[in-house]
Amino acid sequence: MNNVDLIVATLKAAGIQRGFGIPSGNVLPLMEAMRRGGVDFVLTAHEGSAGFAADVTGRLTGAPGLCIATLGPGATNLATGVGCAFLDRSPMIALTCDLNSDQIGRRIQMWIDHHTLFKPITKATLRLERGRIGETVAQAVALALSEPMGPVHLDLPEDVALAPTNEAVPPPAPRAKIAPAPDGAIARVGELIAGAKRPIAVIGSSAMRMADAALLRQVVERHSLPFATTTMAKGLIDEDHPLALGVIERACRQHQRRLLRSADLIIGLGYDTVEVEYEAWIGDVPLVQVDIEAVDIATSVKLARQATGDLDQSLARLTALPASRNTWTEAALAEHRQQFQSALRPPSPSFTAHAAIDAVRRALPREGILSFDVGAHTHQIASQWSAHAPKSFLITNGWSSMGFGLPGAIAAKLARPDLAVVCLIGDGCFQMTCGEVAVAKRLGLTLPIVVLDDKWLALIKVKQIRRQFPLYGTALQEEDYREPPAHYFGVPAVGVRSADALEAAVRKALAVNGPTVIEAVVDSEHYVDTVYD
Ligand SMILES: Cc1ncc(C[n+]2csc(CCOP(=O)(O)OP(=O)(O)O)c2C)c(N)n1
Ligand SMILES: [Mg+2]
Repeated sequence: MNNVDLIVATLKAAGIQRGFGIPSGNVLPLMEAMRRGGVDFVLTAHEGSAGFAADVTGRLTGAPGLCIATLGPGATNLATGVGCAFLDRSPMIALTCDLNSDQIGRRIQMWIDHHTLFKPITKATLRLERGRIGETVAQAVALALSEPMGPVHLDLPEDVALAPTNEAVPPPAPRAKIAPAPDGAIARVGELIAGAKRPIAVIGSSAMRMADAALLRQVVERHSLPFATTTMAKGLIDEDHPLALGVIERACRQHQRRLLRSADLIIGLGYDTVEVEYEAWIGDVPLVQVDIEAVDIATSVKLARQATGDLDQSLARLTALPASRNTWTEAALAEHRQQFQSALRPPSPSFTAHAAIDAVRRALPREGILSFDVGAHTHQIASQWSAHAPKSFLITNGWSSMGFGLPGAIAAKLARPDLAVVCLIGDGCFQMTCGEVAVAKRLGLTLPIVVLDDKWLALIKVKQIRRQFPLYGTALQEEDYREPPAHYFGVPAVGVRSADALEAAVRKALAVNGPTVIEAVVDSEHYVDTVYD
């Protein structure tokens, strides 16, 4: 056995089944060890996509996602996906294959210092050294999986990769545990909830990583708490729940802000401010924060109490308290939901972006997975979409990088072949990542790739309009759209111009082998009213 075999065996023992990346010569020993050792190497079109795919794999499988790149430009490309796992807190191992040890630090083609590159976007950046390989990889896995989860970078010099070893495959290293929140803090949070007349819970992205997401529903039901969520936390409780209020700080956010500011207590449950700071929306309402870390707030926020510790344990203890009541009525919540949802869909004679999003929702089975991207469509999707299951609504919001949607969908379909997966992205994001269409084709994935063709970087266009800048540098396409090409890289492409045609095209694409590109020619003028209202 040589060191690459040991690395692969250690990663496999941690539950890692595949790694995404792009090779160069010095990645070949690792790739060959993956082939021999039964960890799939998935070739992507761009290393950034490999990072996003690994991030989503980490979210969905419970083992860290693995991504692999060569030195220098491979590493810098990869960094965009690694940053995603850092701010969105997904467990990840990012592996760069480097020059021989005696060349590192010299002025040699492609070489830069990977540790300096990855330091600000990882939990640790470690060099793999002879004699300490198994232990280093096992520690990296444990660190990636310790809360707050995140990426760990490993650098592998080529001579180390090829060197023989007699190290044994190590047992998994223990993960660091978060201590339970103090009893006094939980008791006080319970009192504040019991004393509130109009409390609202807001669930955030730390809750995505709970061992038992059902505790969220139990706690809100126990204390009759209407609940909203951040973008990433959608689906942790089925949004059909009578206490559901929908998402905050996305399209028609003023509608949600008015309700939130009419509360007399906000209870953040796993609310990570990386998605949106409290001060953006909370106004004067007192805050109770239940999370794994101390809250990050501006001085304007009235913090009544925080309970910092293991989130599963905090919610289990809050659920065990006597039930509390408040003055909300189901009818009032239902009316709010209805008004919010209708404000998101301004009537129009044309085929609107909001109608396209509804059509995709109708075509995707309830428990199916949506992977989408970053733009005005993100805001619209987040507010409009109803998510019914945890891990069914895949987006980056902490990192908010364009380019997440398509590699995210590919990784989701690989991790959950049993579920229908749809990719729904803007035309700007498609232009950034369309090479990944070839990857979906090579893998034979059943995957409708719906592109919202609105001819603009619409989110930035809306911001230009709001700030009274002339429209400049934000148009993606000058001439009117005709028909899509017959195919992209051999993947059939169809153009649709109505909600019915889109729904039918998605249903059809979910029933065939292999991906389909569906270009929905939409009018997104309504974003000016619905997004950043
Ligand atoms: C890597 C990266 N570059 C730039 C941005 C800024 N940005 C956010 S949304 C957006 C436009 C996306 O365009 P498109 O995919 O067409 O979506 P739309 O806004 O039209 O819905 C841009 C440029 C970003 N978030 N990430
Ligand atoms: Mg667009």
